[in-house]
Amino acid sequence: MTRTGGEPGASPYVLYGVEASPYTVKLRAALRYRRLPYRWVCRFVQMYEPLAHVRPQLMPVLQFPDGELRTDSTPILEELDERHGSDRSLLPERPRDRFLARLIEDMADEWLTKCLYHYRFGTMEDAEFAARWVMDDARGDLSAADHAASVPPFVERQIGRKEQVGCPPEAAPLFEASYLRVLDALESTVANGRFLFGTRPSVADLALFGQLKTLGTDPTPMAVMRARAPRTDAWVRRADDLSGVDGEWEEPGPAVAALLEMAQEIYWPFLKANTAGDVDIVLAGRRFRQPHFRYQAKCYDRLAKLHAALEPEVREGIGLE
Ligand SMILES: N[C@@H](CCC(=O)N[C@@H](CS)C(=O)NCC(=O)O)C(=O)O
Repeated sequence: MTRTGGEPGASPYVLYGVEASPYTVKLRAALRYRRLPYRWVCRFVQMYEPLAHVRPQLMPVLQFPDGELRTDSTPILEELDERHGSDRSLLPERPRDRFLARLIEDMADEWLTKCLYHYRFGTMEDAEFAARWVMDDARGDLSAADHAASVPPFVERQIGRKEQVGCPPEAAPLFEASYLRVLDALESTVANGRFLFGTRPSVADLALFGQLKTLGTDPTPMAVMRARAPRTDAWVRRADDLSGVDGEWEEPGPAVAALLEMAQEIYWPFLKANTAGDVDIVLAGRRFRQPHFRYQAKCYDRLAKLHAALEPEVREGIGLE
């Protein structure tokens, strides 16, 4: 059993997923930072018989100490905050910062993930690397020959899902520009013990970490990260286990300002467009189209309610319309 602290003998959480799943490592980093005891079960949830009944069929699945099985990292992180108090909370205290952390978390989960998918299934070298990685984590029962044989169908399945997951090939320049924008924003601020909102991590840091861990491992985006943002590259590796960090919330620096600007220009207009149906919009000067996503309409709804609940002067200062 993996323990990174917590009450001795306390019932552990059980986390199911694979290393190559950004939401899985986001949640594992939260359990570690919060010093909650957990077991890590490395399995591709959709191919793991004991979890066949769990809906929706997504990674990660977290089993709570009372046995309940839950999916969706964002509400799970909020739930951990409610259950385990504010000591090692991932939500900044000031209402403005708390909203911005949730906004950036969502942008990482729903937009940066498109950049990941674009790179991951953009070249055969990247796609085969990812498929080998995922299939190696997926099951323990594959011989070398069966493992090799599982790679081409996985590549084919994932390339075939590009449109369906909102990652159309013609949007490649928009995704690549978005990735560079995130790297440049982080490179201005992060270091050992330095995060977006001070010397402790937030939900935004962990969501960015989840996506960037994969982007920093897959061949093409890894080379981009190492050349352009070496401090971010090291920060991403450290963020996997922040159990030893004891920091403070501080005035956010230039990274938050740059990521908010990106949300104003790209993420918020995209989310709003999706509420009305299929998306066909110009973002940062580039046309972007995808089918309507119900889940992303829920994301907008949640954030819009949090935004509306802010004091008027705080809300106006954020600059979302
Ligand atoms: N909003 C969910 C997203 C989870 C998600 O999309 N997981 C991916 C893997 S990273 C998945 O299971 N995709 C379905 C598949 O690969 O079949 C969360 O934050 O947990």
